[in-house]
Amino acid sequence: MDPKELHSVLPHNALQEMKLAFEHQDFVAAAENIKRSLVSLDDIPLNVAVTGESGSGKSTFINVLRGLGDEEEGAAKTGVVETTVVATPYFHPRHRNVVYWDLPGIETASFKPSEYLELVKFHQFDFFFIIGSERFRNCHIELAQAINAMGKKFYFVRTKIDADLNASRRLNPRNYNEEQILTQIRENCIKGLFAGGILCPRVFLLSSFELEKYDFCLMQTTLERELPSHKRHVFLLSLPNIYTQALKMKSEAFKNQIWKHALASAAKAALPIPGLLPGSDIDYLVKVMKEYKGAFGMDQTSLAHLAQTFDKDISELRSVVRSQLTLQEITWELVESLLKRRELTAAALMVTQYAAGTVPMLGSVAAGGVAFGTAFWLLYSFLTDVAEDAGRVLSKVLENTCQY
Ligand SMILES: Nc1nc2c(ncn2[C@@H]2O[C@H](COP(=O)(O)OP(=O)(O)OP(=O)(O)O)[C@@H](O)[C@H]2O)c(=O)[nH]1
Ligand SMILES: [Mg+2]
Repeated sequence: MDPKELHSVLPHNALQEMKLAFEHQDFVAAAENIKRSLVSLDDIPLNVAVTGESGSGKSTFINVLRGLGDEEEGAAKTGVVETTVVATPYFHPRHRNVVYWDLPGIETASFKPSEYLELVKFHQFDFFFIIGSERFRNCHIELAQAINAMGKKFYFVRTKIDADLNASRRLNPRNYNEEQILTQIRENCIKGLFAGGILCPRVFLLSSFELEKYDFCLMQTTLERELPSHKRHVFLLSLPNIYTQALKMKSEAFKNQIWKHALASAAKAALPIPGLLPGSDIDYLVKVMKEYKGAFGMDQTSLAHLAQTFDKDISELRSVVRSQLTLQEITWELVESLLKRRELTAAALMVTQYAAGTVPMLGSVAAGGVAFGTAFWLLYSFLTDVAEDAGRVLSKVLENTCQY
């Protein structure tokens, strides 16, 4: 650490304040706990758009998702002539706050992506189903690219598989091979999307009339499983700034208080045993370090909770943590061994000398001064490591939720 950095972590006003206040002050546990807000996913609205060509089966698909027959009350209107002309919301029967939006169909011949996207107010949707029937078309790529460009996700659903298979069976009864046709259709869609720059397209083949066949079950389970992650994704999209800022603010707030803790822990150390803190002060440091871990959600309980919230294995979160100390249990013995480390003594002396420039008393009570520097350096490096690791863990969680 160079003196410039030292100045930023132990600024002049802090030293001035130290001069006046030589007594212990409890530090303010400031910033709110991000994790607590991350858990209330149920309250996050999710607007799911169902888009695609006119007549591809969008409205039928929404009825199927909601478990309604086309003619039941509350079902979306379907038909052989163009039926959906304005975006219409339909609520998910089980998931509170999930709304499927039945969008007007795309006219493939005259499709102008930008006009369509503006007309249906594409931005208001959180994720998309692109419904395609018959051939894979350019408009599918254009929709996929537009969704991608907005940083949102989509599933591509190829409907009316029953019709494709019936037609093939009729045309080519002797060589009819259902598996082969399904593979061809699937590959055609994936290749088309891939060619349009979509790296990992999610494609489901289904018939809204034969739900027990093809990919409907897979799609349902995927959706049930991924809806919460879509919600998290939506939520987290609005979060990066908030959480990085919160982490930063929290870390700053704690850093500003380090000198007080260092002082408190050194208060009893004005004893003639240079650099060695008495046991009671180690207890104090243990308490502060545990508080840091808790405040950044890096203690065992918080990590387990975070992992559970995001359906992750705790080992995945642990794997991005760089400092061993972040994951270790903070005990008296651990802190004692840390205080004896050579590099800590050297850094501590530097801090003490620097602080004594403004607060001569620190220099005059040698043992207290060294103890102050030691505690300061220990807390400072520990806090820095824990805050950085917390950032990594949250990025990991965010990264995983983004790529569902
Ligand atoms: N064979 C077959 N027909 C389907 C399937 N899904 C929908 N259809 C039929 O396709 C026609 C159009 O379905 P809709 O659900 O109204 O299509 P849409 O995309 O909402 O149409 P617009 O609102 O006009 O854009 C209807 O006659 C449906 O019964 C399917 O999986 N298989
Ligand atoms: Mg419709």
